[in-house]
Amino acid sequence: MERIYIKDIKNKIGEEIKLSGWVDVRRDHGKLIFIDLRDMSGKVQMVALPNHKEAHNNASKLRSEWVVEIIGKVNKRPEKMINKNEELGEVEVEIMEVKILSEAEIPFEKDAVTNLDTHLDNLPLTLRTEKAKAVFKVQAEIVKAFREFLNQENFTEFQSPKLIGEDAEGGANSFDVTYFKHIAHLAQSPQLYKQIMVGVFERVFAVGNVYRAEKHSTTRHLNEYTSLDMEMGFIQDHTDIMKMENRLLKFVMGELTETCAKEFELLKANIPEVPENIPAMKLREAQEIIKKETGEDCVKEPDLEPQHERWLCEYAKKQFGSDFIFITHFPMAKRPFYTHEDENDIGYAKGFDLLFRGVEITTGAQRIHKYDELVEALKKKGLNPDKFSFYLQAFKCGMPPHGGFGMGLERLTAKLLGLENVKEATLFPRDLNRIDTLLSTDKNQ
Ligand code: AMO
Repeated sequence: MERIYIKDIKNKIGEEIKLSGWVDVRRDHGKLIFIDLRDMSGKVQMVALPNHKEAHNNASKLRSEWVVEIIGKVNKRPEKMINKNEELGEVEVEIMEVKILSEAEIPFEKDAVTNLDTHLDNLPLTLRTEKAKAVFKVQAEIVKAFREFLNQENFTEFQSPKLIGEDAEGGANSFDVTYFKHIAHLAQSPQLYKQIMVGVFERVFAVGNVYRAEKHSTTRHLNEYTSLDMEMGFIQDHTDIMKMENRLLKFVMGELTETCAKEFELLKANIPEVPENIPAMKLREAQEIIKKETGEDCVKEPDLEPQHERWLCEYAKKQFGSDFIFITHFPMAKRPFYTHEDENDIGYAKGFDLLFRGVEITTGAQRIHKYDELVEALKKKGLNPDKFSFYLQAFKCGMPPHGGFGMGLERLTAKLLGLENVKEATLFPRDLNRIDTLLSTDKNQ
């Protein structure tokens, strides 16, 4: 008999079928043994009756997470046993044969409430909870929609290297790796490569892991995260990038509405409305508003503190009914060397951050596209242009005005789903103290 999926048994009332999956939970009621079976398509209640002696005996051995193959008969449940809250609450499978494919020994029931550390210590089990599955299903759909939108807009996807020779963005936050007789680095972003690729395809995007050796231990920092990057040529300025991101977000949220309604319901989260035009203001305007409304003077600060990001999001919600707000024109001193200065607002960048529900989820900008200006910009940041000669070749070969953005997938997922810690939206988070398991703090080991 061919295996069928649980979701397909609805139309098989009275038929004998074969299902495979995991025991979600076993409940004994007197002589009746109830098994909830789970496969990739759903969950169904099964019952082993004492009259199928061998099956009943085998069913009595089953525990949560054992993997089984079951032959059974699909029955309609008696009226008073129907569970309207479950998709397959009207049917039940009468177990005729049980084949155990694999036993399991789990430290606790997967749905037990755990703190974050216990959750992370036991990911192979805890990722199986309905909640975790919903989070990562939504995340997978975000990536799918990101790709779909950009493909529709004629962007070409490329694979960016993760091993790089020079610290790409000139920051101090890169991990060193031993590379034969050399020291290489883990890429902090695909920035330089996506710019080079604009010279090849005009419009490109990349989805990939990036690495930040930041010693932050916060609810929004990871040391490895997934960056959703795009870069496009022949723009007027950074506002073209903002418009593209605005449309992209509208598309992504539309897709999530279609594909993930169940997951959002389960997580009690709501999909944001993306305005036609996400509100935008310069950093200085934002700081003036913060000062006026809260009395806190951050006007001279070159960047926003986390509490300012939170406050601005609340303000955007109240004032414009938007969960998103663009903040533009950060001081050049605070932006990376490749950022284009605004000719009409000297000292400030043609770039932006996008804030969403209290956190920065994107940075983007127009870039310098002229070779001489780029060499100057490197020097101004105290960087040695010789070390960037590989990248600089692109600008000798002719580059159009261009720009792009990078969006943190985990931050977006966490904020979308109302998760407190970005690590809950990261499959296998790496932080200061953990790569899968806790790192030893014993220096002698
Ligand atoms: P930036 O460094 O601002 O810009 O990063 C872009 C976005 O990536 C996410 N992010 C992080 N997420 C989790 N943990 C971290 N430690 C972390 N650091 C950053 C945030 C952030 O907005 N090359 C530029 C992008 C560009 O201009 O195209 C860059 O990487 O969501």
